Amino acid sequence: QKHPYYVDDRGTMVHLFEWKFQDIARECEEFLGPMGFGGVQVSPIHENLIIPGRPWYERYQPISMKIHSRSGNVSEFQDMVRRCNAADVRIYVDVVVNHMTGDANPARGVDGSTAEPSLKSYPAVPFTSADFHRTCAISNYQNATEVRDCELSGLHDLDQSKEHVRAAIVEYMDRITDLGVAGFRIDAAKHMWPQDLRIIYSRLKNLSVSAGFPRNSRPFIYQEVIDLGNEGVKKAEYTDFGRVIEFNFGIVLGNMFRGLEPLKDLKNWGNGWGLLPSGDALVMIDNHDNQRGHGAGGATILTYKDARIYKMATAFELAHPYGTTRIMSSYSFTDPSVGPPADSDGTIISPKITNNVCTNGWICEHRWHQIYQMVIFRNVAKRSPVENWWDNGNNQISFSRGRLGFIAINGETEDLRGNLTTGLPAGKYCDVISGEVRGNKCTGKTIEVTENGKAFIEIPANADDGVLAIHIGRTS
Ligand code: QV4
Ligand code: CA
Repeated sequence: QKHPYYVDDRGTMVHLFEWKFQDIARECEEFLGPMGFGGVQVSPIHENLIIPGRPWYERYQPISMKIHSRSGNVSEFQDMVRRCNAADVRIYVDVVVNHMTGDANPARGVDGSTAEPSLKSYPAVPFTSADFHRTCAISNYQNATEVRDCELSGLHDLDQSKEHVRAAIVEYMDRITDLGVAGFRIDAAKHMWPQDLRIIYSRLKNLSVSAGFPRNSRPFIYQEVIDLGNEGVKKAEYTDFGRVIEFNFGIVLGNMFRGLEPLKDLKNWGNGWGLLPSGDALVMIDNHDNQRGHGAGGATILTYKDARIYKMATAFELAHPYGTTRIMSSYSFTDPSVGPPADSDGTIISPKITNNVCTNGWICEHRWHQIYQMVIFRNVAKRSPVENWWDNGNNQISFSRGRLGFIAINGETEDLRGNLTTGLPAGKYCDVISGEVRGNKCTGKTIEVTENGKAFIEIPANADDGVLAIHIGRTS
């Protein structure tokens, strides 16, 4: 089902990659709720194989379906979901059910479960070799059967056409639903048959009424199907029963904001770009894979390391109505395998947050002023259309969201300076990129919109931020 069940007009989720449940709960109460975030995607919550050195990717190697990981145990998870829901922030779980662990000896999980992966024996579920496809490696991505029935990186491939496998997956997801979540990211959906997923989703129970969801609400489903247009599996095979993560989105915007294609081409963004229909797409600038060279996108992907253009691309993502938006929230890394900040015993170290700055190794893009202010912008703009498009024929663009918000972006080495049509009612507005309204004062640029809806807009080429954004929620 394609509706995230956010509270009110909230429109964006954040992936708190590798955060602990207790820290997420506090973040919901102290920041995400008050700032209008719609939801949090949490890292996989099932019991995973412990891999020496504790790389982040061990969490994509299930050893059982017990809820226990370095993020916390089941009672911590339950406490987090309750507190986030109470703060009007929904929780979405990354579900890994295409496969179990690859071979490892010994194979021991975070909760102490053991397995014999080379025999495809996972007694803690239980799964036996009868529940898996035969062993073969995925190498030819033109062959959809191979992509779905062989092993991704040596991870033993579950056969979702088997009733026992379907039942185990449904039991696991229902258990999470009962704890009050609003939906699921389906990891490696491309590697599972659409007809099996359709059946599995159809058997899921409704969202929990006691957690506050309307009666008969179906879980939100968004599926990881990386389709850049050149493989055997197509993203459109998965849009009948859920959203699909649109990986072209961050690739095209990465190219654009790196200056490889002019921003003026974004005029018809969403149509004619090979992107999914807006209502089928979940979008992001980067994710936990492609920010470190896993998955698709390579060097075009923008990350926190390219901070200035990353914020510009994210501002465009959040200002434009296309898709359901997700923000990445990272920890600092150079080695792409390294896991989150942790003690010598593997315990994850919590972010320390002072004045919106995270330390202890965490980046917290979602706490960056330019990003969370645009999360609010998106909520204010609701479903209003793109209007009053303007560009200078190259890398300076501006547009309004109906009469509710206006954004200008300068991606040039020349200053942007001119009278632009904002679409907003006459009045004084506070640019939420350069400042905010504190007390009754705008700490950034004040923009005066005249009776004809025009305003003098200035973004010098060397400004800290190449973006200016105003909306009717912030007048001054
Ligand atoms: C290695 C060899 C294999 C060999 C195997 C033998 O590379 O050739 O067959 O040993 O045992 C890790 C290692 C990988 C290792 C594998 C098994 O990186 O080298 O194989 O474990 O031990 C994440 C990481 C992977 C990681 C995996 C499991 O990205 O590197 O593999 O977790 O720990 C495609 C898919 C897409 C996928 C994307 C990364 O279509 O679905 O690649 N994205 C999702 C997640 C991603 C996760 C998985 C899928 C798997 O977003 O984070 O992979 O659950 O595009
Ligand atoms: Ca598969």
